[in-house]
Amino acid sequence: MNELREARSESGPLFEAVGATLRREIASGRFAVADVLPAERELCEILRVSRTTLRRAIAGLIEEGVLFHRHGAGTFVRRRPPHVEQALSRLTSFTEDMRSRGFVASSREIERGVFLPTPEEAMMLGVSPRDSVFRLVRQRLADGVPLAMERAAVPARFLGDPSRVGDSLYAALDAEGWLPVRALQRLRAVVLGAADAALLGVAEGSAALDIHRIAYLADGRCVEYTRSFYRSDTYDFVAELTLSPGASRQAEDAPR
Ligand code: 16G
Repeated sequence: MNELREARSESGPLFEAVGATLRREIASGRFAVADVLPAERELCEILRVSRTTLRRAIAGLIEEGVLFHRHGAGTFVRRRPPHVEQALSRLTSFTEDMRSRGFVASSREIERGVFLPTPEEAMMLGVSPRDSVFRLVRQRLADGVPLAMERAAVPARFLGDPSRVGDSLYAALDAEGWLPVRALQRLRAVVLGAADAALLGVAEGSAALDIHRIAYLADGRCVEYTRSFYRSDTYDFVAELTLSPGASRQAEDAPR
């Protein structure tokens, strides 16, 4: 952290030099792991400045939108989320989607295991309440920024050894020969409560897309039911609309 001390030699008010140093360090990814700034006391020691100077520098960065304060949790770096456009007509996985856009996909697992299905999972997957399902709840990130929360359920018989499911659920299904070929997806707008908002790194009350996906094998069996919340500030779902054949005939037949 020696570079931080060098800031003190910059000209102008000290708090501005401290702010410039913090801005530079953030841009270089220094606090990227947790996106949280070190405690005030620690930063004062590193920079050898008073609390008042540090607080003025931080207040400036909050005003610029570089940092934000979360009550009781600390001061965080506001990362610009990657913006993603996803075609609604293509059945792709999160990992593929991100890779094709040049982002590094990663996940934070919240729950994983083989369980009896919830009533909702049993209904959606069309399995008996006594059949086991593999459940995987993950925060999905692109370049380290959380974009979505996904809660996936797959009938356990489609995954030989669930512990072998790695970063990509679809890659694991593909390896077993059970990659879905078709899916139905429902999207609706929701307002996030405190817990989901915190997991997505957005403010409580932010808008999100609540997505249900049911995916099928070629023989019509249901292989996946996933409920996700996607951040609405990072995702655009794009649908292609074509004129139906019947409609085009009507247009040709219409009197001119
Ligand atoms: C996408 C799918 C989700 C699927 C996941 C698999 C949407 C809305 N959802 O996120 O249903 O489970 O991809 O991704 O597109 P993975 O193979 O990277 O685990």
